[in-house]
Amino acid sequence: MISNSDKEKYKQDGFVILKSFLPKRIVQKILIEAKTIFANQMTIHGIEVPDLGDSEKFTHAMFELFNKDFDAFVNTGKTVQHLISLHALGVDQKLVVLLKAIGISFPNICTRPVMYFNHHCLAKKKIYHTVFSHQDWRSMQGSLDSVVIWVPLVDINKDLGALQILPESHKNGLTSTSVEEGFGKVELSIKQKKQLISAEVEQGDIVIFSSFLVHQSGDNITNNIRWSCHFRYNNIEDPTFINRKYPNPYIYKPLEELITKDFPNIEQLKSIFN
Ligand SMILES: O=C(O)CCC(=O)C(=O)O
Repeated sequence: MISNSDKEKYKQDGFVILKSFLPKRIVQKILIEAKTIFANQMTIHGIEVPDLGDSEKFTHAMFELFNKDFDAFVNTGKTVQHLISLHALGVDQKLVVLLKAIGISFPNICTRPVMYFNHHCLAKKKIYHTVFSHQDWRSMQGSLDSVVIWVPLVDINKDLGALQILPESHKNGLTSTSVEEGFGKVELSIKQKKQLISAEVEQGDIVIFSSFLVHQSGDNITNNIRWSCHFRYNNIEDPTFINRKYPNPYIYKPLEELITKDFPNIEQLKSIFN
């Protein structure tokens, strides 16, 4: 599961990369299902759907959808966040046992999982494809031992924008000075920028890190999308979390207006129930 030396590494460095931790089929399923959801929108927009395994052609089809119908792209991006396979991974026993092994005695989900599909051609703002240096604790505000499990859905090297990590920065406490777009920004010194390391990973590997660890997105300079998903956990049994009355800063609520006007009519509903 996790060796004592990896546990020690986690404590000292604030993160550890666990190679081949997950069966590739579990990770691949999430990726294929996400691509299938995008493919459905490509089809109704007259975009030829490439082989889902051809990452460069699929990326190109994603660019086409983004440029042809931004709303459809955004909605589809939201829909992939709700994949059952994605949520199932977040509560997979392997992850739960790992969390306990590194000291999260009673793990609890901090917020919904997120899936990223980063490329500068699939975003209107830089933060939507490349996140500046930040600490997740600032947005999570949970237990002091809260953690993030970062799962690559594809092999991710430096060129594809591997996550950049500042080792041992978790020991400096909360150093975030402002919050932008939900991320607790941390200003890095020139020295710290040089100390960043790229967490290059392959499908099946995971990165587990303290929510206090400073990290940022690497630059994706390829023609491919960087697919990844991220899970956040608190420890119910951290006394400071109990004493602070289990704060949770996330807001999740529906829009009030009807998104599709005059929908549905009774005939459409009949086709469902007859
Ligand atoms: O994956 C990334 O590049 C940034 C995401 C991240 O840092 C986060 O979700 O906290």
